[in-house]
Amino acid sequence: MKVLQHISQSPTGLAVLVDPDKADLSHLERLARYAADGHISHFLVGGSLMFSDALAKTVDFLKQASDVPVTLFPGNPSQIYSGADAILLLSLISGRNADLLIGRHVEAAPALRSSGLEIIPTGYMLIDGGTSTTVSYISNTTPIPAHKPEIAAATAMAGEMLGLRCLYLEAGSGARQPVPTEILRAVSASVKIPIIVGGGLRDAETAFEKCKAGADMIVIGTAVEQHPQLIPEMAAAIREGNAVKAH
Ligand code: 1GP
Repeated sequence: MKVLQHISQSPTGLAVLVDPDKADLSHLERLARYAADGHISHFLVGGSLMFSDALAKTVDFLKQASDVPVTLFPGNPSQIYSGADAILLLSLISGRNADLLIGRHVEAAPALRSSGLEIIPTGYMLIDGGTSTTVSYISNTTPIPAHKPEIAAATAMAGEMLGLRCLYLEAGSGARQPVPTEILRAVSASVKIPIIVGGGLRDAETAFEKCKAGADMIVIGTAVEQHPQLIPEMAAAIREGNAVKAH
């Protein structure tokens, strides 16, 4: 099954974001075991900044050691590797930086076309997470204010109308506050395309809440680098959220 189809047709899943610069072999092995036990439904691989050439090695390891899809979450156009299953082609629709709306895409298009990767056109929306984040700094854009669900909803609608196939609501890696539930509810009520939520998620209760509020995929990165045992806890909370939604 294609990755986008998997995200949109399956119950809410848990995606683990792997930064190749930070993941050593023992961490990757542990992640593969959690995936084999059914706690992880996707891997996202990438980072805003990448200082090493570990992208291909990380993707290859995860592909070999687990059955779950591996999707690139690129911080820049150099992060294209055909060994993955798919790539999020991110348009930063919460910002007004033309380069991140179309410029980088033009540069990357020939390599993307020849990569054979499944391309997932994704509306990337930064939501204020209470602290300045790498992605906000690097992208030179202002996030959508956390108390403005109507702006988030209108942005999401515009993205869907422009033909984007998926949305990523991002509070930023290590954000103090995750994407507010009110924002997620407003976006979920406004669009039909799947919604990925990430940034600052670090406990099972919050994962449960975001699942119920309309997230189709919940992403954890930083918290898992420090406390991998959170994976089964958050996966269980998401399963519970799915059960509540099914009734
Ligand atoms: C960042 O949404 C991801 O792009 C994950 O964020 O590292 O805070 O889990 P965290």
